[in-house]
Amino acid sequence: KSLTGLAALALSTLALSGVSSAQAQKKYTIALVPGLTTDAFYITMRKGAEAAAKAVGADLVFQGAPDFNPVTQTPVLDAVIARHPDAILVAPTDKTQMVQPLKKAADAGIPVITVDTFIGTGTYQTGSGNADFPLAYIASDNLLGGKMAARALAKAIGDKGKVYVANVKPGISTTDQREEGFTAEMKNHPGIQVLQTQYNDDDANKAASQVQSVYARNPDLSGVFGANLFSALGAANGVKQGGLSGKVKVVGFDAPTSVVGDIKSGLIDAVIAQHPAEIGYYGVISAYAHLTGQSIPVMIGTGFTEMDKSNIDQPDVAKFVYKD
Ligand code: T6T
Repeated sequence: KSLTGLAALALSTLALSGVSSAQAQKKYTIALVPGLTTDAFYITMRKGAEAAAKAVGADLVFQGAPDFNPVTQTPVLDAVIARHPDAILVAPTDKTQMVQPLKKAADAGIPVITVDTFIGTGTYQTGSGNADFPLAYIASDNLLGGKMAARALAKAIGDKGKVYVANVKPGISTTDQREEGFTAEMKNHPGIQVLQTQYNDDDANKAASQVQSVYARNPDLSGVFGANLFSALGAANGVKQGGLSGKVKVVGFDAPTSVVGDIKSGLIDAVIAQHPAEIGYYGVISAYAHLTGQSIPVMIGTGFTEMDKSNIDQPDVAKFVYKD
């Protein structure tokens, strides 16, 4: 008897709390649109985003293009908007060309947060300009990262010689800022001459052959700064293929698994590893906070770990090598 009574009580309690518990249990869907899918940087970002989604009970949808290009990113974004997720985290592949495609999401009432890269000036929610509508920007401090790379390369080449930046293409906020930081810091190193930037369109093979053509024109070339994963990987391969290891020093951005061997062998002197899992984690947490009525910071800066021969074996450094 008493069991029946308890069951009835439980049932009526459930019925009474039905509305509020349904609200509390709303499962949000948060979409993450990376710069491209086949890049250990974004694969690692996805892992962080998934961890945060699990923590708050949200669903994460990861959908991206096979290359880093606004022309291929736009239709992916359109497809994501059509599914009407509760929020979109996106790494825009161009500062200006992705403004209108992202505006469509905002116009459809979907909160937009940019991760890794920004649109416009990257200063959002100011009420000025046409690209301030994203709620937040969560990323590395790429200007600082470029300066750190310059200091590491200056050290590797004994503060003198010719260097150049291997970069993706102009118009990408991250790699533009890294080059800007690099060039600014090199002004403090008068013995170093920065040659013209070589653009590779995120193609490591192109970055590799550019090392050899720059070297052919400048046999006194001392160093290369690879401003993202494929630029650095390609630059290192170019140095290796040209038999220039030790003569032309490489400092890179990003930390794919191959970086460990390349640092140990001396092919790469140092890399500035980003913390992409942190970007994904705080991206999801920010979206969830916004969706549940909290205010969120308009800008969150995530960390770096500089990796070189002296620390690459330390677990607290090695843990920042990207996941495949
Ligand atoms: O360096 C990252 C990212 O920060 C940049 O925006 C694009 O290139 C990477 O994804 C590395 O390939």
